[in-house]
Amino acid sequence: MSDVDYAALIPNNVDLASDARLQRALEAWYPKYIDWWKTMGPEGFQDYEVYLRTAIGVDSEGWAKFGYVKMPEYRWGILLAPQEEGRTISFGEHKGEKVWQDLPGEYRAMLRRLVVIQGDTEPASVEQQRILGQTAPSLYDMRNVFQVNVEEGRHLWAMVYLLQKYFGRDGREEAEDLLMRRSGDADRPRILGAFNEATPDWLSFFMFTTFTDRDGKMQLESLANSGWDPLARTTRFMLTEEGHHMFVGRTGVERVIQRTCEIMKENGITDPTEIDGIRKHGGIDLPTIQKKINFHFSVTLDLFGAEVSTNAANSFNASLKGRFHEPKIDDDHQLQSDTYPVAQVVDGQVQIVDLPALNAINSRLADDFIDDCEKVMKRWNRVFQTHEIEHSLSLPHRAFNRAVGEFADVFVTDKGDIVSETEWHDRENEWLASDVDLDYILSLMQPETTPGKYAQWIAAPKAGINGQPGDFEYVKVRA
Ligand code: BYC
Repeated sequence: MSDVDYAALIPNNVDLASDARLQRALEAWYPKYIDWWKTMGPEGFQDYEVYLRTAIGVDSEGWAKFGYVKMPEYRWGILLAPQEEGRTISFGEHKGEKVWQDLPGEYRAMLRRLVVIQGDTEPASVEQQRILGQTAPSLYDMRNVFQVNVEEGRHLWAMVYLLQKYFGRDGREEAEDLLMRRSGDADRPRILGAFNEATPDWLSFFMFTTFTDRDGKMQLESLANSGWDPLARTTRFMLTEEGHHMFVGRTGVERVIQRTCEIMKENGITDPTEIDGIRKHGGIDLPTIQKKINFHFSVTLDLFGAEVSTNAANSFNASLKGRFHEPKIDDDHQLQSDTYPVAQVVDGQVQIVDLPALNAINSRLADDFIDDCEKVMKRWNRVFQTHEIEHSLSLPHRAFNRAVGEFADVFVTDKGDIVSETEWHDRENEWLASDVDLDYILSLMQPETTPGKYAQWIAAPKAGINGQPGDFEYVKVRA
């Protein structure tokens, strides 16, 4: 069925009412989730009315409604994309077979791991972003971070549904653990590296939603063709919501760049490497923006796992996790004898080597991610053209600043040259923001809560959310 039961405590289109055991399990998890949300979710503003989008259906048209909601009362639901009649598996050993509706027993452990890792990132990002509401540069931006947060909460629900429905007691335990780990906690950290980094300021948030949410898109796209249909359908619907998160990031950075360009023009600054002159006028200088790109891009690349991975080969072979846009790729979708070019360290240099394609699944997904990021860079660089400023921002080399995979043990510059550890550390602040840079960004984080007004370091957006006018009160901060 695809109609959404909206009257239920947990809105859903999975006919929850007909599965009393599952319904009880999810209803028992619900208060624990709310408790987590209230303690680890957005700090402050929990009792305020926020203009939010809520998913109410799964059709491409009219799947969401907008309205004022207090965040703890948000209707987090379980929504799966409609089942495609007769869908067959498009890759791996089981290519051509009918997709599985039940959990395939032999792949239980692999699937549990994929679902838990995916699930863990969702609450992690909410925890990372919890203090941002207090320093929002506008009510528009404040609403956007809350929108992202409630939807990440819903994505957690999506994974918890799979755990509770298909993985029995283990699944219930994993669902509890998802609420116990904490981003950045020394004893109980979140599973993947980037989800333990702090997001203390809005430039970091916009970079995170540009790059790290884009990893989310790539990973969800890879799961969206899974041979296990419940996972495929769940992730497909999650992708519907993901687009807005990346939009928030891309346009957020774009607006920061625009404001910096305006400051340059207003003050006759022509040198794009100028730092103090921009900071004097309260803007974020372009070298610092580049350094933030370098950081978030490299930390996000780590999320793709090792370039050469037997884990990834196994889950592809088992028809559980495919590649980006798998059905559209022009090959046999089994890759038993194919090769793929992978960046490797050879003779002290980064070189491209042809390796068995099955082992290079992570590297290929990272390539697709990099292509997508290049498009974002083009959008950002257009702002310079509009302001007739000769400058461009760029992605650092894929081997730069890596902690996972092939380049974890070498020291690589932003241009891809391997250097000594000492040289790298001596030059680190050429590529990554220094404490002084980060303190400067933090010093700009003063809240602006007047409807229609924006902090001085960021331009207004081109359009309002859901067509709302410029002075719309996205969060009802006035009593
Ligand atoms: N940090 O063969 P390897 C999102 C571990 S984001 C720490 O290299 P594999 C979102 C790995 O677990 C998308 N550990 O990697 C965005 C393994 O350990 P075990 C989230 C790491 O398995 C914004 C070992 O290293 N979804 O949705 O091929 C806001 C060797 O593994 C890391 C997914 O990631 C790391 N960065 O690939 C909100 C999809 N990387 O198990 C949400 C599900 C690797 O041997 N996950 N390790 O002890 C996967 O597909 C894979 O697990 C990974 C890793 C792509 C993450």
